[in-house]
This record gives sequence, structure tokens and C-alpha cells, in this order.
Amino acid sequence: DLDREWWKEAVVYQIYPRSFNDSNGDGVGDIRGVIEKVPYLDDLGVDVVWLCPVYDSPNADNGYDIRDYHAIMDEMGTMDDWEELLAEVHDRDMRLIMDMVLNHTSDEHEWFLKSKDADSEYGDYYYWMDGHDDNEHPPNNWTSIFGGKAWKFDEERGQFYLHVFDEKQPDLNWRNEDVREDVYEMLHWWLQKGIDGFRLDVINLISKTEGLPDGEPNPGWVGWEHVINGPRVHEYIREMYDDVFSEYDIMTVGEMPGCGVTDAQQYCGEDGDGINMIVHFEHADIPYKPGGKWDLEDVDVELDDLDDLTDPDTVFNDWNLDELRDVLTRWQIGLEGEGWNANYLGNHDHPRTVSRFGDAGAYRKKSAKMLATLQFTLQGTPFIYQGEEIGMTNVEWNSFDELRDVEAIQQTEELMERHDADFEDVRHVVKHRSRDNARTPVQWSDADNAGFTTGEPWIKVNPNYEEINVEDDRADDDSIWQYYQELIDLRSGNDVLVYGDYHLLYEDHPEIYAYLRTIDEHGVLVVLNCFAHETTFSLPHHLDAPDPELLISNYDDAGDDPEEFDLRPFEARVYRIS
Ligand code: TEU
Ligand code: CA
Repeated sequence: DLDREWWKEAVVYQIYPRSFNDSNGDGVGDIRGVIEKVPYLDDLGVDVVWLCPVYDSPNADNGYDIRDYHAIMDEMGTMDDWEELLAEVHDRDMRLIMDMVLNHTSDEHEWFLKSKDADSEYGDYYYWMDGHDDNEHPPNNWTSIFGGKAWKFDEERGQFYLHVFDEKQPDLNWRNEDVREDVYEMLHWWLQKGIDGFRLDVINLISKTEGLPDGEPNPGWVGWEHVINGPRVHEYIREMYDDVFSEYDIMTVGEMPGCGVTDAQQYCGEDGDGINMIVHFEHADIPYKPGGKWDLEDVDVELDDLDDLTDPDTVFNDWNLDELRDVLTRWQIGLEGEGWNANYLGNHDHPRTVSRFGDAGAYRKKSAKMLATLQFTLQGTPFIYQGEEIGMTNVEWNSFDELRDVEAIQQTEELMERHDADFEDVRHVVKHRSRDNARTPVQWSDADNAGFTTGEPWIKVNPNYEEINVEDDRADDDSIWQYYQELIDLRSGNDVLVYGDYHLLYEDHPEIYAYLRTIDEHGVLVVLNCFAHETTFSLPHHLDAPDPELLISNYDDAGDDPEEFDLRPFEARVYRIS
């Protein structure tokens, strides 16, 4: 009994619509641009489209600051466009899940505007508090994830409000039952339109420690321990499941910074809070120390010395295989039978996958394919982030005004201030840490602006679009794109790859990440060389492979025998061994 579910067998494709495809030449990607590409997604072979926020928003955080949950942002199009997108996706037997932001709204949301009057029925919809010393100082020492204080004083109300993210993203007060009822009603409204689920933005942040006490001082995000996995979080999420999600056949993905495996066991499944799968940060945050990714303590190098290093890039990419393997293994084993993994390597909040975990230079193609092999052969639902299927890379940021992301802008300013430096001095940091890296437009072709827009793009296009683009990749048999298509094909309908148990082999091999996936007598062996140098693999003695078959490899002359073989740079091989 495999406990089959459509969302376990599915492959998800994440669209950050602003950067995906612009249909009307205003430089901003939009819903009609997504509609144009539905056949493309179908050709690639994905099953589920996750659409990042397209709701009405003043765009302080590109739609993660919602002004009206029931309307579409002008730049994105109209509700009719959206209805058409849903129909197009469904026509091709794919599904659509919507990003949903429930921890905070925009400060322009009518709930927030009304809550400025403490006596109105919305007076308690957000975290309003008096400051200290006659409002000279905020209620506590918490900082915002994006930099600066987590509190802003509002003249009209005469109090501070909490914003864990930007000051234009006030946190909703989930302790208030009216907030929860309004939220649930709105979720039903979307589900009744026939969507297939939600990706729930920072959903483990919705409960804060009662009394909102000071956080432990640290160089990064102060107060996180009072915000993450808070005291009533399971109660709220379970209630949302019982009142809303349980009534539909949908997929729910909880985005949860600071969530560990034992937390995840509680959030997931019918015996828990009912969430299907968790986007956690344990592998994504590997190179970052407690001060967070914008703290230079992190990289053990002085800012002044960066320019003198022969390869400053390596300083920022110092993840190591032991850590990555440990994290992924812990989640594979910890959720076995208890929940389900969402397997991603990159998304709109992280640098580009191949720049981060692979080699964006000479081995870009090989390493991108190796990483894709990892992602598609672990247990869990694979999430492709737009552009990953052609191995898009990070980009050089040449000046401060090229930056667009609220976090990149604020954190870069703070970094320059802390080190008394100018942009030129910190550009290496920005190149590896900015979320803008993942937000440059999808490179469709070698036409102007990579075929993304006929107008002026809202964010710079990566100049490497002439070499890296969808059109060329689709025409090339050996491309990353074709490899993704093959992997998707291989995984679909292959129970061992979808449902099989995970067994790690060689837990401390310095170069190779290898594991088995098994169901009953069926076994698949995955062998990945994670580096640019050569190494050798031999099948552990307790295993044998009487009648092996090579299922896929990123080298076209990989042999059929898994007993013992040399692995070339970033070589990946997947064998059926029984
Ligand atoms: O991200 C949550 C989150 O924690 C990230 O902001 C992450 O910590 C950050 O990128 C680290 O640098 C979600 C969305 O994915 C993100 O785009 C939004 O900005 C954020 O929530 C606020 O809604
Ligand atoms: Ca547009």
C-alpha cells in the first residue's frame, strides 16, 4: 500500500510572473504572458504550476504585500485573464496552485487602514503596541528580516505596529478569531474557483510568543525565536485545515523558515496539522552562519581583501557535501511515512541553483544536470524554479541602482554602512546573496531582452542570454532542457522513484553522494559526483546487481555496469539494479 496521492507523483514548476514573460511590452511579466507559455510547460512535462502572487498589491515586495486578496494586480492583468489561465492549465491536464500570503498584508489593505482606528472592528487585526519612554523606543528589540527595526510608529493610531518583513507588510494578529474567519472565508473563495491548492508563505510565522518579549541579541534577525514555530501555530494551521483545506482535493505546501524535521512531522499529514509538504530552509541556508546571509562574519574574509582573491566566488559558495548530504538525509528519513518532502534547490528567494551548488562556468551543463538528477531522484515532489531548466546563472550587479529587491536594497545599504564601504566594495556579496539573481527575466531566446519583453525590462536581463536561452536549449539534443524532460518522464509512473524508500550509501564519501531507492524487490541506485574532479565508485559489498540497466546519465557514454566505475566531473548515473 503506497498511499498514493496525485501531489506526490506531480512535478511542480514555479512561476515568478513579473520575470516570466511580458505580453504587452510594458517590461513587466504578466498573466497573459504565462498563458502564452502554457504549451511550453506542457511540452516540458510538468504537472503543477505554482504561481507567485498576482493579487492587487503596491509591490513593496513584488506582490508578497497584498492589498486586496480578491483582485488581480493591474500590471498582471485582469480576473478574466486569470480565469483564462486556469482554464488553459486545466485543459492540458495540469493543475494550478496559488501563492497565498497570510502572515501579513500590505499596509494599504483596507483591514490595516481601518485598524488605525483602535475602536473600529479592525482595531485588533494587527500587532499594535505602545512603545517605551513615551514612544521614543519600539515595544521590543526585534528586527525585520529585511533589515532595520521590526516596528513602525503610526502617527494616526499613536502606536507601533509589528512588521517582521518590510514596513509595508504589517503582521496580521492571528490571535484574533475575526482575522482567522476572514482569512478562511477568503481561502474558500479562491478554492471555489477551482484551483488545486496553495503554497502558503511563511505560514509557520503566524503565532508569536505571548507578550512579545525581547529576542536574544544576534548580528542578524533579532526576535526570530519568538516568531518561528510559535506557541499556537499548530492550533491555527490545524483549524485552517479543518475549516478549509480538508473540504477539497488539493495540494498544500507550507513555506517554513526555521522548520526542522521534528516540527515538520507535526505540520504534515492528517495526524498532524494537515499540510502536505514543507519548503524548509536547512539546505538553502547551509553556508550562512547565525548572523544570516548578509553578515560577513560568515565568509571569514575581510571586505578589503575580497578583490585580491583570485576567485572571490568560491568564498561565498563554501557549502560542503557532508552538510548537504546530512540535511537531505535527515529529511528523507525523518519524513518517511510521516510526511512528504518538497524538493527544491532554488527559488525566487535564493541565488541561482547552478551558481550556488554547481559550477556556473566550464561545467555549467554537467553540474546543472547532476543537480537536477539529485532533485528528481530523492523521495518527494520536485519543484523546478523558472529558468532552472536551462541552467540560468547569477549575474554581476554593477551598481546599486540595478538592484530591485527590497531585501537586497536594504541589506546592501546596511552592509555598506557597517563597513563604511561603497557599492564597488560589496558587489561580490551582492552577487551571491541578492534575491535579484533569481529574478532576472527568463531567457527565452537570443532576441533583444532575451525575448522576455519588447519594452524596457523592469530588472536587468542577464547578459549571458545569447548563450543561455530556451530556444537554443530546445533545439539541442544534449541540453539541460532535454535532460529535464527526460528526468520528468523517467520519474512519472515510476513507483520506485516516487515512493521508494531512501537508503544512503557511503555516508562520508568526500566527493560522491550515492543512495538507493527501494520498494520490495525493486531497487534504483543513484550516484552523483558533486565536484569537478574525478573519482571512483564501487558498489558496496552487501549489494549486487545481477541484471542492471542504466536509466539516465549526464554523460552519453556511461556504461551499463554499476559494480565499479570512474566518475568524471559532475557525473550523474542512475541504475535500476533489481
Ligand atoms: O519568504 C520568506 C523568507 O523567510 C524569505 O524572506 C527569506 O528568509 C529571505 O529571502 C532570506 O533572505 C517568503 C517569500 O518567498 C519571499 O519572497 C517574501 O519576501 C517573504 O516571504 C515575505 O512575504
Ligand atoms: Ca506586461
